[in-house]
Amino acid sequence: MKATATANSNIALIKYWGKRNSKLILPHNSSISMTLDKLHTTTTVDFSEKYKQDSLTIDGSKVPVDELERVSIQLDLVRRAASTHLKAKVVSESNFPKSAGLASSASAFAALSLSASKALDLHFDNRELSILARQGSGSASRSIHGGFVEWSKGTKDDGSDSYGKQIAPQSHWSSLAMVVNVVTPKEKKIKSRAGMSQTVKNSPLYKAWLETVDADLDNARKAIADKNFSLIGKTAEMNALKMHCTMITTEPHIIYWEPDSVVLMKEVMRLREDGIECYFTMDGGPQVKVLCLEKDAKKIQKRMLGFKEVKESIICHTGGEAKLEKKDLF
Ligand code: 2P0
Repeated sequence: MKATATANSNIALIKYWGKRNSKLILPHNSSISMTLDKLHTTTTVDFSEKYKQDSLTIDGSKVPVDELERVSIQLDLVRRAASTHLKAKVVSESNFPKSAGLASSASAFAALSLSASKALDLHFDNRELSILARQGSGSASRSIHGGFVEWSKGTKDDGSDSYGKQIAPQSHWSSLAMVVNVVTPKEKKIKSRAGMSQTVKNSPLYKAWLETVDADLDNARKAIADKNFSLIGKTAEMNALKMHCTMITTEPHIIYWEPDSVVLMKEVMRLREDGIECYFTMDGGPQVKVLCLEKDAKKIQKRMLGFKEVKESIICHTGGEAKLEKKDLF
């Protein structure tokens, strides 16, 4: 009753921002992401009678009760499906800073869903796994798959049609890269969950977000299918800016950008003026991710590392699906 799984993080090119059902995690809009090959989480889950309560260790530290509760609720879903009340020990390790806007909950809940269901011998297909992961964290529904993934918002109240589907495999666009620049590894103050809930409630721009996102999704699907770099880049950059505009215009304002983030966004615009085509995207944190062609990735990374603000820069490509590991973490 022990299993280990690894899942990659993903970065949305068309963002998920806002829930229509916060218990089941059903979004107001569909989203499209690229699974990354270099940022991942590995999780071992062991269910046993010897455990009196669930426990969770992340990157070597026991986590506080509020974070444990979210994981226990996720384990409850798996326990219910397997008709067991056994408690679990969970140990998780990521190779990147958590809660800093690098989609750590995506890889974490995808890895947890796969390892926990395997530990209890449940044979979920990718659709069922994605639905399970979604209930832990929305973006995790996309990290079950590799390559390019669309999480359909669905229309059903029970969420059975709201899950991630691969729209292009990992090998589809090998000349595409994403340079992930970390300006601060610190955990963010406002979690995405609270940020998006506040935005839905009181941003005057949220309606405009929903009115324009379907056109962005159409363009992104077409751009990925045709490997049209200019179209995916322009669409993703504009979509990220629109999402940030919705949160900046809530009360109190949610501004995830640090001054350093703005410096880097402007540098991306300057790179374009210099003839190096690249585009930025940003999530619920200060990090700036640069979408580019492989041939330019090293040049762009060098320019980014030239800023003292950039603590770390990682060149990523499309990654693979969540998978089981032979070796356990404990
Ligand atoms: C995304 N983000 O599509 C968007 C863009 C951040 C900005 O999904 O409440 O941790 O657990 O469903 O998935 C981050 O939010 O939120 C996120 P919950 P999640 O990647």
